[in-house]
Amino acid sequence: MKACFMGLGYIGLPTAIIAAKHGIEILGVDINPKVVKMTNEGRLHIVEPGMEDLLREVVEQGMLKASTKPEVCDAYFMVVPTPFKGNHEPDVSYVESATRSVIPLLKEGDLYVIESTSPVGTTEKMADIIFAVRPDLKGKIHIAYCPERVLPGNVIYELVHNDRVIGGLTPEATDKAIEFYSQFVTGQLHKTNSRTAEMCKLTENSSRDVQIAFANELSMVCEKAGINVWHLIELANKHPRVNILQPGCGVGGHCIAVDPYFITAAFPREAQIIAKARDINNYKSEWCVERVKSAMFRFELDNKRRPKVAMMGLAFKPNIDDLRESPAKRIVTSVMQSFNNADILVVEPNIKEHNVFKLTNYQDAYEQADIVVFLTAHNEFKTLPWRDDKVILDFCGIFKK
Ligand code: SAJ
Repeated sequence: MKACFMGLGYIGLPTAIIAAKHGIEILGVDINPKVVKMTNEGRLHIVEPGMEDLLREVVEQGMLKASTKPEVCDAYFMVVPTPFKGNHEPDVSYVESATRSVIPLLKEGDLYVIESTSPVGTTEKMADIIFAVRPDLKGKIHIAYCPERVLPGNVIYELVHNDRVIGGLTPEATDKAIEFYSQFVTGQLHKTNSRTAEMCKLTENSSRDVQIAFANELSMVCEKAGINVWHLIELANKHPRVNILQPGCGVGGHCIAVDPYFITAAFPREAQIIAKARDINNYKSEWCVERVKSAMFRFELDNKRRPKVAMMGLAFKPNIDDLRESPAKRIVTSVMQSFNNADILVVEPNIKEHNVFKLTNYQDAYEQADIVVFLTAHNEFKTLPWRDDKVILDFCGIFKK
């Protein structure tokens, strides 16, 4: 069989590569000609350990080809972004345009799957679009939703070993999709309908967002109460049924800080905790900015000179180079805008250079700064010794021990 992956990004490309590695002939489609060119040359345009070797292998074997246009295949996978618009309404226009571009190619017996994180009802909506253009295909193609769950950095393992939830518009469509994924997934493939599968993806990320919001709320309460939140959480987690996550400077990335809005936009009255968790996690970043600013004012009052400030971390989570939707980056930007003459050293050990921030080595910055603000818990920072002669704002638990 031949399968077409619409979208060669952080999820589409790795899935296409792993499927090709398992003997499925793949056409990878992306609107970006640079991505297509690099993929055909066996060069990976994303950062993912071990993935480039696999890409080169499947390209050399002729199992994976990339193109800017889809061609006739037996199965089509929509793996394109679903961002939100200004008012937090989900934007499914990429899914729709990818879908429209494969409609003329569809034939009896084909499989059409959406993997993109999508609001509830999207699979049905796309089916309506397909059948409006091609009424001849009604009851003749198989349509399903199957979200991904992989964690960037561990994709090769998780794509194969994670369980997946698969929801077809009909039981036959579910079976057909399961047949496809079972060629390369060894985790269990759980059957459901499309609406439940769509909601399941949103639920997983919202659940994590709510749990992080709880930790972030505790951190702000503890700050006022004079309690070390890291120690508190460690102790509370000794209870056999309590498992609190870690506070930080906010929630970033393209998934957890986005997906809950797909529920709140559609169910504003019902989804109260989910909406509140988003607010708390967003507020946590503003709270951090305020704490930095007041530490800077206090330093100037006490020392009659301006402080040198080190902002430690730009990535959205530890030990990666990904700055997408990063609260750390937002905090650094906000502090720099508030004090445009301030002496601020920006540190991000996982990237060499940045077009906006001039980066400083983490050890030099730590040495030079009067105020040190830890935003991302990178391993490098954990090697630094505590210094009583500095004002340290530890928002991510570098010194929790
Ligand atoms: N964070 C905290 N405290 C924690 C854990 C995380 O503040 O205790 C913050 C991180 O610093 C980061 C954000 O949350 O800013 C998100 O990081 P993450 O590691 O929790 O998740 P992502 O966005 O890298 O990946 C998530 C995963 N979903 C779940 O764990 C439920 C992944 O499995 C999904 O595939 C991915 O979203 C996705 O694509 O949806």
